[in-house]
Amino acid sequence: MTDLILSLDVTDRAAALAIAKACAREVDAIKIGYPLVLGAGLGIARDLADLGLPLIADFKVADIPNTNTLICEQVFAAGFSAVIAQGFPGPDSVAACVNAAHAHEGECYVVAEMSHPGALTFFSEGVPEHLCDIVAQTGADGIIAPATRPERVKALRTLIGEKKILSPGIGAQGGDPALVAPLVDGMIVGRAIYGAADPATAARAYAPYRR
Ligand code: NUP
Repeated sequence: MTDLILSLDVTDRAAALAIAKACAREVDAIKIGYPLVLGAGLGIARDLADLGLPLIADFKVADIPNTNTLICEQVFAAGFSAVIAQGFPGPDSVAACVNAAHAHEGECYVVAEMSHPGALTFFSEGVPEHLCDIVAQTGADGIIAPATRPERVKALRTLIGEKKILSPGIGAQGGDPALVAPLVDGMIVGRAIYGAADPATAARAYAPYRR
């Protein structure tokens, strides 16, 4: 099963709700992060969760364990079903996010390798592999891996086995869904859907890649 996850990075509440409603039948989950939450307030999470789709908090949580716990408690109280954390603060920081997620029957994903070109400055030379070890150690539910580098997604799959891979970078960043969908559990697509003249039609174009 490859889910289509709408990355809703608009900053206006009314626009976000209109796009989410229009696309609700075409996508399997919605991911929001700082752009929309800072633009529209955290209450947008409850409005979106009411659509009945899983809602992923892309806050790339990256602090000391206690602060990560406090952040994740707010995330799950707000209605999210999953949170994305950075792994570089270390296993105790990741474990704080995982524990908070699991206490709320939610999920925690760890960024293993980012999708943009500059990511390779730090997400290289064994670092993504080390982050996958932290995922295994902490019981996190999966990783974020780059649709812009399908060969890296394949390599990271061998390390994380059955855990889930959610993959951003399709569309606007150049990733090809035909190459990436067979490798991952979730395709994350933002601008190619919400930036289209007709977001629902744009989302429907990914239907052949949803399994
Ligand atoms: O490595 C990452 N790359 C990435 O693009 C990790 C992410 N979380 N993202 C997010 O995915 C990014 O912040 C944006 O919300 C979404 C991709 O959007 P787009 O490039 O499809 O518009």
